[in-house]
Amino acid sequence: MKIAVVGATGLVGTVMLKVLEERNFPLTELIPVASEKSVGKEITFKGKVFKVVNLETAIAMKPDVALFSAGGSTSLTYAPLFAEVGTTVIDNSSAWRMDPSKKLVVPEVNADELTADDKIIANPNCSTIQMVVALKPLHDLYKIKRVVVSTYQSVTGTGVKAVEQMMNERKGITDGPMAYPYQIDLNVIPQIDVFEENGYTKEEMKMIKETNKIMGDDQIRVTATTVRIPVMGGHAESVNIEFEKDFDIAEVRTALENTAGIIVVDDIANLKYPMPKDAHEKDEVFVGRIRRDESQDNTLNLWIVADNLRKGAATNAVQIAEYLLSKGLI
Ligand code: A2P
Ligand code: 11C
Repeated sequence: MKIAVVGATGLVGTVMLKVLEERNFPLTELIPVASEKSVGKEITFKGKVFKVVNLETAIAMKPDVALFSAGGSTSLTYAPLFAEVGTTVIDNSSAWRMDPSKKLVVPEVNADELTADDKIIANPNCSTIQMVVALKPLHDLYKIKRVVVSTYQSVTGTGVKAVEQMMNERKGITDGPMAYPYQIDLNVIPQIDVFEENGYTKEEMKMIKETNKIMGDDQIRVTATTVRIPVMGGHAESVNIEFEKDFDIAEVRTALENTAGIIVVDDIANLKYPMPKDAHEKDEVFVGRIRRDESQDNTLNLWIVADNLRKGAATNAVQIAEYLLSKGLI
């Protein structure tokens, strides 16, 4: 199994390499790919040194799988070129997510949609992934009518520049490069990505549209407010879910506990609940503060936390590759 990692020098690409290594993905050859300026740079993987190549070289090497995290325009241009030589592309950008001919996959939710003909597979947005992992078992039991989500998102979702902005501000450096229009340290910014015509941000619209597509149900109503907070390690979400049927809170907890990929951390007597600092570098989605919304029938409140670079990006992509491999689809 020849695996290319496109964007291998980036924030998500680096985590992809780490996750492939940790999970002992059965690869025989690693092809790290980045822009021309990084060609020749050495990457150590499982104690062996690999040299970064450019996209054209990687296509000529005909990898079995290419994990892409090098931005939307690179994916739009190059994913089809890899697909043409027989490579299965798993793309972390937003380029292909809403294309009706492409699958948008969270393995715990809809991996069974995948076939050997899917040559470009989209990896969803981080904040959507962690939410749908928790929504799916509950939708199966009680049928979701509406979801109201507010997010508390880590600066790592923006990239290295944002981490540097926050750390500079923390050190009192105020004239460094800015990833956000405002100071992020000691602040909260109710804007993630650009605004659309309806007054929602692109991130909010991703959470709405991607949730419907992954869950395979356009009837689920979703509204979102996405917020950047001065935190690293993971995204947190307050999620209010209205069901068609009533639920039993103990059954909700059991269903979440029995779902692959979820760890329930919900012991308020001992002040236990999920937090980004604990989710950091973990592959699971952490769910806590499980409680009935007492203001409305059939409605539940959850607090959901996951490492946005892991389950929200790299881990989910690697899990898609693992699924394809386990089913003989690659
Ligand atoms: P490079 O490091 O050579 O610029 P991040 O999301 O952290 O900004 O990382 C983006 C990743 O995508 C990096 O590995 C970057 O490589 C890579 N990349 C960006 N543009 C291109 C491109 N046009 N061709 C190949 N790789 C690219
Ligand atoms: C953030 N969710 O936290 C974004 C980053 O569509 O994959 C990921 C953007 C995406 O800023």
